Amino acid sequence: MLTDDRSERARLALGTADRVLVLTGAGVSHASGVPTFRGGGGFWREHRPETLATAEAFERDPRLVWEWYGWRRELVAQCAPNAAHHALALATSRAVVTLVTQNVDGLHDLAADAVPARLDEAQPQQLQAPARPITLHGSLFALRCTVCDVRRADRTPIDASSLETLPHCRCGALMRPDVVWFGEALDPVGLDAAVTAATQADVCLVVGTSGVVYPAAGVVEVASRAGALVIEVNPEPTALTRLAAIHLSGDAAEVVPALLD
Ligand code: BV8
Ligand code: ZN
Repeated sequence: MLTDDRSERARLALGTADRVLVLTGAGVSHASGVPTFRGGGGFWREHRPETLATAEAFERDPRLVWEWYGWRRELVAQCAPNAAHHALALATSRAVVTLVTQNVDGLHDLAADAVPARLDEAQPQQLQAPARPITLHGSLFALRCTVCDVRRADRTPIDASSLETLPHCRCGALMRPDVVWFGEALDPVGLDAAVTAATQADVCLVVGTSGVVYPAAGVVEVASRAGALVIEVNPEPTALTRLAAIHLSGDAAEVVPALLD
């Protein structure tokens, strides 16, 4: 459970910071019903990332890879942002908070879309539109052509029963999930923006990530080296706990709103 002085120190640091960098991982969506990757019952329990989240796997068996993504899209489409997503979206509309996520579930975007409706009239003057989260690994609900540069948002069910029924581009080529697979480079624009925010942050809040995937986890190392106070919210210790001045053990959906309200 949270000890008061640690959560008080974290609240104070977040409340007085000029610039905050937030990095989230699958754990922030756990309370929304989205399985994590490496935890119990996680997405990758029965599959190994190398067998599915790689361009080679897609090349070898696009039907299998689309079957997995189709199942994930269907599951995630039933999930709603939780209190942590909403508290973070509100924070990005109130202060200089840069939200960077490794997640491809789109729940931070849904929470950003909901900010205006969630606030009573008394506060509009303090708000700017919530900054869109930097999504380092793309989105489950976007497709991109394997040949030309067509990309599109898409939430339709995937029919992986045959190669022909898989999503195709108007150019005739197969479409793939618009996510970053292992061995693929991240979009340099998003990564640069995240690293720049990390070099300028007074506080770096790390929520719900095991900290094993790079270069995303490296953003926390950049912030720490630049002198940011690192606060980690996770029920378990992680590969990033070594950098955390304050580790708050608990569910993001409970701890994060208490830190930011
Ligand atoms: C790159 C999108 C270079 C897809 C993802 C060998 C070959 C090639 C590359 C490598 C290699 N070895 C290492 C690498 C680098 C590799 C990497 O980091 N591998 C790791 C596994 C060692 N990285 C890459 O390949 C990256 N690209 O390096 O390219 C390059 C450069 C130039 C040109 C060409 C190439 C690409 C990495 C991106 C991979 N794509 N996702 C998809 O999702 O389908 S990564 C995937 O893992 C997800 O995005 C996920 O977000 C991310 C990280 O996982 P977490 O979010 O941390 O989730 P996890 O389950 O691990 O942890 C959940 C945490 O939540 C736990 O700590 C748990 O305790 C906590 N939790 C649980 N409940 C709660 C909670 N916390 C709070 N509240 C709760 N209630
Ligand atoms: Zn095309």
